[in-house]
Amino acid sequence: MIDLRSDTVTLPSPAMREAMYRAELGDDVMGEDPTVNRLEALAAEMTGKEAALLVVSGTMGNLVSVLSHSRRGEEAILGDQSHIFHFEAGGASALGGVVFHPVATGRFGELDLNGLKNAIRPAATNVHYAPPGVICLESTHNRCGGTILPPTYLQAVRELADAAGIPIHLDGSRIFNAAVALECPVRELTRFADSVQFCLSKGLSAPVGSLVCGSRDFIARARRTRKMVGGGMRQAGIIAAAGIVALTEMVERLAEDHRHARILAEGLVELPGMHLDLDTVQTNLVILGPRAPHPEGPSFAQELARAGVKIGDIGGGRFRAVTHYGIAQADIHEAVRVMQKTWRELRY
Ligand code: TLP
Repeated sequence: MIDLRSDTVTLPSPAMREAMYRAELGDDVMGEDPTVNRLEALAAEMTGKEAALLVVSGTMGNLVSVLSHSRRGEEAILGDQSHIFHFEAGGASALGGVVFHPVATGRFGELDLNGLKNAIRPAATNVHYAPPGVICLESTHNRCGGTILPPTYLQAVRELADAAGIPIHLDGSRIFNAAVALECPVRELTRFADSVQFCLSKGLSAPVGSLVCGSRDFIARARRTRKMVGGGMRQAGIIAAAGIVALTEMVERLAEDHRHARILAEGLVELPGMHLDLDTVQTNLVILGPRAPHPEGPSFAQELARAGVKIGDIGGGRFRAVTHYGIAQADIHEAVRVMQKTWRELRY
């Protein structure tokens, strides 16, 4: 089976298992796990922030960040296609009373600057408004197909946020994919945000964990919020050990996943009736689907799974294939072959 549903299916590398076995441990809620402390210092250094905090998941990282930036009744201004808005069970609203204010998302995951400007409504100007608490960006962008927010765009949002005095949180679950694709240090992308959350458990292949990075003050608040949502872990060095390997050994290889995504996309784009926007294939995600809605019948993903290739069904007649550690170039060629055959059989 060639599993392209997500890069979250990646299994830890042998070096990670070895590091987990040997990890020096302590009680992290007491700040005494040396391996967690090492990972947090490394993450802070790489993202150019003062401090970092290990959390269980990307969802928890975003939740803790939004709650640490904003107060109950304030707005999180975010993309209408963002992961925080769509796929995180409304956590910041449900648990923290933060109001989601969605803004239209462009083709590459960018929020229209005018839309963003209009969404920032200082409470002082009108009694009807919930005041802005935080702006959330996402790069690479999941629903847009792994697209990158370029530094020029991040800079423009930074200027807007500074003018309004609002912090920026970056959902950088796959920010290392962006950095590798742009061939720049990750800190060149994270420097525009007050906080960033990135995942160890996606393309970087660690089994569990995300890091929230930001100023010392912000991370102190985030640490308390993490405790509040039940995310304080004890001998978390077991997880952190794999995370250190992820950051030191697994970043550069993301370029291979990007090459594979390109091969996959180019092998499918010319199929009859195929809608696949090659310009959005910038990292390791490929979103595709039929140009015209398909009549009743089995979906492409269901048929493919029967033929030995798993991809994700992301709704609205669209599918997602994700390349990752553990998928070799030969698997990609095989996946293209099977996908072409299945597509033709389904007569899209
Ligand atoms: N995305 C997952 C699933 O939710 C669909 C995936 O397979 O892509 N931000 C972004 C941009 C994400 O893509 C994800 C996970 C998260 C946050 C949440 O991370 P986790 O799953 O660790 O809570």
